[in-house]
Amino acid sequence: MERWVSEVNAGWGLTVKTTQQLCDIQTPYQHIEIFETVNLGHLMMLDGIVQLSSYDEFAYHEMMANLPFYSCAHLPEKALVIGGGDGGVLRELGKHPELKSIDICEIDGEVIKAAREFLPETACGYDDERVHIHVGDGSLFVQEHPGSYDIIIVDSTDPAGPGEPLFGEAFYGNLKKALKPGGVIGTQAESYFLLPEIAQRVVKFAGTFFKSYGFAQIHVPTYPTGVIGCCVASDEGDVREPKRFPDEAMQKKLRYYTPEVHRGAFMLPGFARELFEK
Ligand code: SPM
Repeated sequence: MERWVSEVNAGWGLTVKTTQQLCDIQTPYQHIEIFETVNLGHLMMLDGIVQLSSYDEFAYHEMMANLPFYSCAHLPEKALVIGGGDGGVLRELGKHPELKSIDICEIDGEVIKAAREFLPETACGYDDERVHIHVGDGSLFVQEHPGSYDIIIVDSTDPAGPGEPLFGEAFYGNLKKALKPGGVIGTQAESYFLLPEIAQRVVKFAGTFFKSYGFAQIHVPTYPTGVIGCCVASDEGDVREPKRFPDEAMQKKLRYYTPEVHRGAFMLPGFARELFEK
C-alpha cells in the first residue's frame, strides 16, 4: 500500500512515497525502518531520519571512503569505520586492494542484520574477508586502539541518540590518538544549511587536534537540504589535495568521486566558508 514517509528535522521535512515497509524494528538503541519506494529504491531510516536511499547512497559512501583514502600522504593499509552499519562505506573501501584490514565498530548489531537482509547492494561491503565486525560503542573502541589506523571514517547518525558521543571534542582527541602518524579521519559533519552549529562545532574540534582540516560538501538529494559534510583532517599534508589518483580501472568503479571533485568539495559558498573561519 502506498504511503508517504517523512523525515522531520529542525523544523522542516523531506517526504518520500513508499510502496511497502520491509523492516520495522525497535532495538535497544533506535527504531530501524526500511521501505521500498516508488522512485528511490530502498530507503533506510533510523529514528525517523533518512540514512540512505538506493538512489543516491553511492554519492555519500564514495566520498566518505575516498576523501580520507586519497588524502592520506602514505598508502593506507588499515582502516576503521565507526557506525556505518549498512555497509556502504565498507563496500567503497573494499574497492581498494591496498587496504589489508578494514575494521567496523557499529553499536547496533540489528542495523547490520537488517542491512544484510534488505539492502544487499549496500551491505555487500561485509562480503570481504578483510572486514572484521565489532559490535560495540565506537567512542570506547577508538580509546582501546591507540596508534592503530591509517584512516578512520565516522559514518554516524545525527547527534541525537546513539550517535551523540561521536560529536564531542573528547571523541576527536581520541580519534587522533587511534591514528598512526600521518593518518586521516573523515567524519559525518552534517549540513551547513540544516544544522550549521553542528557543522561548525565538528570543524572546530578537527582544528583543535589536526594541522590540516576542512569541510567537504557532498550532494545527497535524499538528505534534507540536499547537502551533507565530511570533515577531513590529518597532521600530514593538505587534506584538500588528493595524494594519489584512481587509475582508469578504479575510476570506472566510481560514479561520484574524482580527484577534481575531491578538490572542489572543499570550495564552499561564501557564507559556509565564513561559518568555518569563525
Ligand atoms: N551509511 C549511511 C549512514 C548515514 N550516515 C549519515 C546520516 C545523516 C543523516 N542526516 C543528515 C542530515 C540531517 N541532519
